[in-house]
This record gives sequence, structure tokens and C-alpha cells, in this order.
Amino acid sequence: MLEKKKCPLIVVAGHPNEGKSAILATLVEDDSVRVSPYPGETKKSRSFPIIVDNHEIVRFVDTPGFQNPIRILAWLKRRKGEDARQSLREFISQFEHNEDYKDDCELLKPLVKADVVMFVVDASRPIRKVDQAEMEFLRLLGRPRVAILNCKGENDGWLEQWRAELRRYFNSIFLFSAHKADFKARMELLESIKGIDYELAPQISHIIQAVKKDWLSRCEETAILITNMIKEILSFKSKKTFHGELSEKEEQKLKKSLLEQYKRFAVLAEEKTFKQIRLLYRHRVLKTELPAPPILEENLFSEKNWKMLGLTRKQFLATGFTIGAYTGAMLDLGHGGLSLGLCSLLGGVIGGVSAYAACNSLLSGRNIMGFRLEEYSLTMGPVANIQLMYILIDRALIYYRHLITWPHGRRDYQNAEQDFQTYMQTSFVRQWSKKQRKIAEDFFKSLTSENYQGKEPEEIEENFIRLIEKCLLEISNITNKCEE
Ligand SMILES: Nc1nc2c(ncn2[C@@H]2O[C@H](COP(=O)(O)OP(=O)(O)OP(=O)(O)O)[C@@H](O)[C@H]2O)c(=O)[nH]1
Ligand SMILES: [Mg+2]
Repeated sequence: MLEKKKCPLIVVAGHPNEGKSAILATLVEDDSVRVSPYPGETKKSRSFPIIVDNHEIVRFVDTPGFQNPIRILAWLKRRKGEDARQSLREFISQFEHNEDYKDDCELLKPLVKADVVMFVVDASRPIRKVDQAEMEFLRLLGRPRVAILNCKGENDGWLEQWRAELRRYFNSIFLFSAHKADFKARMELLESIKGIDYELAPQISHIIQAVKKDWLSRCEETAILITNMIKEILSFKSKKTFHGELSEKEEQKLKKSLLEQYKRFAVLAEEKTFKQIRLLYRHRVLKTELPAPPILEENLFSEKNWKMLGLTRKQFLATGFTIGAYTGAMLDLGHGGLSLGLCSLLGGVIGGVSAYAACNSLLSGRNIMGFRLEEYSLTMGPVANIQLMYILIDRALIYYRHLITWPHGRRDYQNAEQDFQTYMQTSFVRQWSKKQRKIAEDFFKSLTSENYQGKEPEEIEENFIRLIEKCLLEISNITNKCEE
């Protein structure tokens, strides 16, 4: 009968260097777990409580590998007929300070308290005598147990032999890779534990539900973070004001500096958001850097404005002063077209002067119809090209996929960049339906056009958050049952 405890204790055990710590790191999403190619890395047992909504729902324990399985098994067999766990407690008190059995005792301490034992084997190698001793030992311990086949190498030729042997000792056998398992695989592993002991089943069900709920809430949080980032980047505006003359060259220089400022802002906003998402998914070590987003001048909106006689356009209009029928239109030219629209209008206003000359005259600060251009401003943003938004969404989704498909037990961080590059080839947005695109377009318009007349901004934003959230769930290989 399951002892009365706050939560189940699941102990990971096995031979040294089989990938126990890596499996555990992946399962509990903890990249601080020490994993190493050298056997004997784990010397002390370490607990990993899983806390959801401030409640510990399950506790996993990583242990050192068996050192003397054949001898301990023989010892236990000599105590045949006695309670195995009680016998092993005696073993611990007798041998825990003995150099030969120190590591074994460190492993036995949590094992005797375990509600479930997870035995980890590297199934890409043949079975040895020590493995059989370990399996038999765990069988005699008599706790619900599951065997995990973690194929470290590519060779799966031993897999069937392992399966056949493990069936003799374990209630459940599960293929689980510390280097490949995603959220769905983790859930399936927990499901497999549920099936091994009916008394444990309700508690394991509760754990599965809590872990899933936690994942769903992280997906939602990520969708909000991505939405906020897009909002920030797309609605960014930067304005430079200057007085007097400004040559074409100077204007280009100014434009360039505004563009650089915008790029810096966008890169920082993206970096900040990706860091928040990375930490949400508990990746403290994986820090893959993305190349900067391709923000081009064409993606941005450039607005030129001016002031005459110290009056703004609005104030100027309020004076009731007009320069013929064109002036109102000219003054309303707020967006972008000074060098073309305004100049051609000026051509009409200033009779015999060619549009080009009039424009030059205006831009160089000379008199126009007796009024001098006093102040001139250049505004960059908000973004005019929706492609930039799609690029930002794709980058965020690709980054998310990279994060969640990199298990916490993986330590070959040098390959992360390469992995990431392969993901960069894909586009999620391109696969969107018309309906999904419409949601994104509405969101874009609501952010970038001043006179957007559509649904309430809150509703548009909410729809966009749900769109992103759905994508995240699909990438996680799960669906939100509540929404189905
Ligand atoms: N390719 C590959 N390597 C793995 C996998 N799982 C573990 N490894 C590697 O195997 C080595 C041993 O992993 P650990 O998790 O430290 O093994 P352990 O069983 O905890 O070892 P001890 O603490 O010494 O008992 C490390 O180099 C891991 O990176 C896997 O699924 N695939
Ligand atoms: Mg270890």
C-alpha cells in the first residue's frame, strides 16, 4: 500500500553513465543537473521537487550508479523471506561509511523510500551480467517499476534483446531519449507510470493534469510576450527635428541614423522577449543567438513634416491662411510624399517655377511665397510593411520550437546553432489559413494606422494572442482540450 505522503517519490536508478541524470534533467526541465561522459559523475542523490501552483506534486530523485550490484544482490538474497526494504535499511546503517559501499548506500537511501523506481539503461549496447543483477535486485525490492530504454548511440540492434529481458523484471518498458524527448514524450512517460500500479494511478493522473496545465499556461504567457514584442516593435516611432537648411546628403544621413536607432530598438525588444521565453521554459544554459531581424528601410514609414513661422501645420491652418486651393492638400500631406507630392503641388502653386526647383527651394530653406521654412522633422515608424510583422512572428515561433525541442538533458550546446539554422528554413506563417492571416492583418492595421476603423483594439489583440497561442500548442504537439 502506498505510504501516506504529500506526493509520490520517483527514484531514477541504474548503472553508471547510462544517462540517468540526462533523463531526469529532461523530465524535470532542469539544465543544472550534472551530466557527463565520464561514469561516476553523480556522487550524491539529489531531489527534484516539481512544484505547480505552490504545491509539490511529485519528487524525482537522481542517484549515483550501482557500484556493486552483484554483491548487494547476493546479500539481499541471503535475507530471503524478510522485508526487502527493512533489510536494505540495515544494510545502509551497516555499510554507509564503508568506502566500497558508500555510493551504493547513497543510491539505496532514496530507493528504499521510492514509490516508483525508474531503471535507466542504454539500449544501444548488449546486456551484461551486472545489468541482470541490478534488474533482479530491483525486482526483489518490490516497488512499482518502469524500465527506460535510453538509446545513447545509434545502434538499435540490441533493442529487442533488451525488451525481452526487461519484460521479466519490469511492469512497464518505455523508450525515451534524454536527447530527443519533447513535452508529449514526457507526458507519455508519466502515462506509462500510471498504468503500473492502480493505487498510484490517481496521483499520477493528478501530476499529468498539473504538468499539462502548467505547460498550457506557459504557452499563453509566451503568446502574450510575443504579442507585446510585436506591438512594441511595430508601433515604434522616432522623430528628428532640425532647423534651417538640410541637404539631400544630410537627409540621407539622418534617415540612416533613424533606421539604425530603430534596428537597435527592435533587436533589443526581441532579445528581451526571447530571454523571457527562454527562462519561462527553464533554459538557463542554451543561449542560441539569432542573426538580427532583417529590418529594411522599405519596411518602415518615413514621415516628413514642417513648421513655418514657428507654427505647426495645425496652427498654421488655424490662422486661416491659405496659399491658393492647393495649400490645404499640401498641408495635409503628412505622410511620406514631401519630395514628390509636395513638390509637384508646389509646382502648381508657384506658377512659372518648375516643381523640382520649387522643391529645392523649400528644402534648402529659402523663401517660398515670402515665407521661410523654419523647422523640419523626419519621423520613422510606425512600420508600413506587414512583411516585417510576419518575419517577427516566424522568428519567435522558430525560436520557441528550438527551445522546446532542446531537452534539458542535452549538453552538446555546440550543436545548438546548427540545429537552429535548420529550423530557420521553415515558415509557420506561410502555412496560415486566410482566416488566420486576417487576424494578423487586423492586428497590424490596428497598430500601425492612426485611423483604423475596425473591431475594438482589445478584441483584435485578444484574437491575435489566441492565434499565436494556438501555433505554440501545435508546435508543442498538443492541443488545448478546453478550446476544442
Ligand atoms: N547521444 C546521447 N547521449 C546521451 C543520452 N543520454 C545521455 N547521454 C550521454 O551519456 C553520458 C552520461 O550521461 P549521464 O546522464 O551523466 O549518465 P548517468 O547515468 O547519470 O551517469 P552517472 O552519474 O555517472 O551514474 C553523457 O555524456 C550524456 O550526454 C542520449 O539520449 N543520447
Ligand atoms: Mg548521473
